Amino acid sequence: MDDETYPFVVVSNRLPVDRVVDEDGTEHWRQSPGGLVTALEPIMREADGAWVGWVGAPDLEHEPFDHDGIRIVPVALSEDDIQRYYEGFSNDTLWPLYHDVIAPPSYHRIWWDSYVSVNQRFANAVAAVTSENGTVWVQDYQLQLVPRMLRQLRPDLTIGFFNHIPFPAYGIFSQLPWRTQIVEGLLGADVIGFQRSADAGNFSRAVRRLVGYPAKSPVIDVPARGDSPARRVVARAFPISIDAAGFEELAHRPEVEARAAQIRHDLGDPKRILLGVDRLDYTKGIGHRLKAYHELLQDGRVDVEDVVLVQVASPSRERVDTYRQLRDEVELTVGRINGDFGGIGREAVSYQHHGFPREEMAALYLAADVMLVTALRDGMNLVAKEYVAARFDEDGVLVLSEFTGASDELRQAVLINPHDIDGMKDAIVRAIEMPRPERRRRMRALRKRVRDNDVAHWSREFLRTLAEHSRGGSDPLGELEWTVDRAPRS
Ligand code: GDG
Repeated sequence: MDDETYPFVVVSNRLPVDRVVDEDGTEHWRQSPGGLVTALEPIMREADGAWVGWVGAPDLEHEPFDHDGIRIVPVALSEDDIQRYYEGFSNDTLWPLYHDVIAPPSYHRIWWDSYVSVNQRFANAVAAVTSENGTVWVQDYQLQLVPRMLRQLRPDLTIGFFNHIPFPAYGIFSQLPWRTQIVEGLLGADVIGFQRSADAGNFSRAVRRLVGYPAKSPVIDVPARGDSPARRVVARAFPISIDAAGFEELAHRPEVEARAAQIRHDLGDPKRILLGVDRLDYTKGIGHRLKAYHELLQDGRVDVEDVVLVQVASPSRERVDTYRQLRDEVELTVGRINGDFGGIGREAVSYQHHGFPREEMAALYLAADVMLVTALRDGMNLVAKEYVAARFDEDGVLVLSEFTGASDELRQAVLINPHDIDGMKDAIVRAIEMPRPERRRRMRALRKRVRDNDVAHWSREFLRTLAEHSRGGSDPLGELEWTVDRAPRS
């Protein structure tokens, strides 16, 4: 057990480190790639922070330890927990429900029971390691009950919550048999952050309908109940972003630029490279994108002599049925397109079902003339922002679905409705043919937006709002804010 306590604690389903065991059995930890860790790392280090989360493997009990100046506090999950709380309730109930039921959500009481007990375990772990009057930031939909559970255990704490995925309209959310418990769970936080204003609005409406509290954007008034005093909760948008400077620096490296040129050469020096980069997830609209591209080839508006589509589909949630089916569908379609239109040594779709190092991702972004982000529903979509950050040459065209959070900010992209296949086909052709001055004008505006609103800006805004609305006591955020402002860019 850890007797130490920490004034700033982040809790997420997964820890920001991966456990690596060498051939000789020695264990070490590697920081997992991702904007959240990059954004919070400097704050965590300077504010003496701790991160509570699951290690990523079943039944692994592990003592807390220090990694790169951050206290890591592992929470153990059994195989049953993983199947019910994580793959079940999180990924097969909440994920499809919150993404507008693109796939049908499954409702199982046994999954819900596990969600409650695992959320309680996370809340207990956080309560044990957070200092008196400390600040806790809870991340994402797997832990929506933690804010309330934590407040019951530790009324002294300031609690923030950020939802990385959309929050659906009430007509959809109301399907959830445990909708009231989820809303009450979230209302345990002082500040509830969403990706878009529309998500925050949907949440406020759910509050009005389900528990009847006065909710006038962005403030929700939670009345006194039992021992708990009346509280004011803020629910509003804080659009997440990326480490824009870090991505640009990566893309600028000579070896990355050289790799981009090599990729183009290896693809047969096509006139235009189209690129899709997604976790293999049904929310990403990969099937719609392939359909549009297939039809463009069939119509003769695009020729494989000139154009190639590179589709990176990184493996995801492979133990969940819907994801297995999706993989089969996507691979069948890719096979059809290549069978119909590929030639010896020339593919119409270069399909990659594996993860890539960040350097290779940056090289792909640099090589791609057109980036296709065609999600049917997406909280933000960081790939769109990474593409923009990588294009220091102010070239390249971003085709972006209106159903991503990113489309609220990236208005200079070629915006599409991915359900409108004809519209998407026209947009792809327009992107392929767009003249250089227009590409430059649009990319400049997009880059300014992403640079000015990077992930450090996101965490700073969130933590500042949390500090403003904290309920008295000592305020570690005063110091945190200062820390974030002068955080070095990595
Ligand atoms: C959720 C929400 C929201 C992908 N393949 C590889 C790789 N990636 C990286 C990308 C990007 C990240 O994974 C994916 O982020 P997205 O935002 O696109 O999507 P989700 O995974 O669904 O994330 C989403 C996000 O949370 C943050 O709040 O934007 O809406 O669904 O960074 O680059 N990275 C590497 N190799 C790969 O093969 N290195």
